[in-house]
Amino acid sequence: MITFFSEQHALHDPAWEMFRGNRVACLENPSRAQFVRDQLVANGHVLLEPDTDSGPVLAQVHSARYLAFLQAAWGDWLALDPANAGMQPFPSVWPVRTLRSDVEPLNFTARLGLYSMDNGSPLVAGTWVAAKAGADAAASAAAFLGRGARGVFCASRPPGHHAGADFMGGYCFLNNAAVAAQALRNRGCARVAVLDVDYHHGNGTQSIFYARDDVLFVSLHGDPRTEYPFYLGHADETGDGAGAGFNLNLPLAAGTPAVVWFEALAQACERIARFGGDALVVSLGLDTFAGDPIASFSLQSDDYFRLGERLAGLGLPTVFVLEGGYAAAELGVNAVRVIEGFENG
Ligand code: OKP
Ligand code: ZN
Repeated sequence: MITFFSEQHALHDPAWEMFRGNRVACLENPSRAQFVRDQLVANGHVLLEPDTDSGPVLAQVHSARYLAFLQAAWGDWLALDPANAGMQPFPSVWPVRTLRSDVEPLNFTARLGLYSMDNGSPLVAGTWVAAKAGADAAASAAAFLGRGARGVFCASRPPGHHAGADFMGGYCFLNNAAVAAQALRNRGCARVAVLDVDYHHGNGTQSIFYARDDVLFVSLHGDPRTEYPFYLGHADETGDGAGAGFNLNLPLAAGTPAVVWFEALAQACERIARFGGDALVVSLGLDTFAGDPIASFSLQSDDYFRLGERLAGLGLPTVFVLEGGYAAAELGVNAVRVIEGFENG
């Protein structure tokens, strides 16, 4: 399958994330995309450099002030003190209930809090360029589908599905799946389905399209009562206003066996078939894998081929966007199984 891939992903290489009050190596690191690239090449898949500027689409799915903050963030951090070059910023205060989020503070680490949902989205010198390359891959994939391809893969990182219209979160900065879906809308698809199969609920994607009936969001994920992102992803979130009925969450308990996961996938596929859209975007998180260090489903590598076959059964032009998956050494094999299952289905 044609894959959009940029080496610029490697510019986002955080030194640490927080775990139990300590700094630990970041699980979302460049080796992930390198394993995916290596397996794609080893199996004869063609890599293309992203060739479409996602700028206009980013302005449709993210707020202007968030994009301005993110693009300028590293420069602003350095402007405070040149010694900041060797340090990762960390948010200081979050505008939770009763606090105002309409007035942007001048203080940098306060602004980082305003534009973050969590303490787990490390921002470094290359974050904007790497994230933008991923968004460009999503826009390029949408353009490529328009030229008649059945499926296209974006092997990008950092991931995107936790990023909302005006915040980063869960390793995500720009919502690549939302960019793909919106770009497909702009290119003449009247209705687009997004299926998120990452272990973690795609709160950012859900929220971006929550009040819209032209983009259906369906997600299979660990139950937010116990799993990240905790504050969204429940079954009673069905959409708002015009979007009522166009959001379907299928939360599953941590430890859910693969056979039950595939039953939920069948339910998700039924909803997408009933929607009858013109294209599909798959938020392809592979942290459902049994060997994943931060998730608790138990899919095996062969299950990913079956996943690809099931998705092909929907018969829709499909953009796959890489999301999570932290058993890095197996990530490439599992990603290739999905796209080869799709090609076989
Ligand atoms: C992103 B994606 C572990 C921190 C975990 C939250 C998980 C983000 C998952 N020390 N941070 O959906 O795969
Ligand atoms: Zn995940």
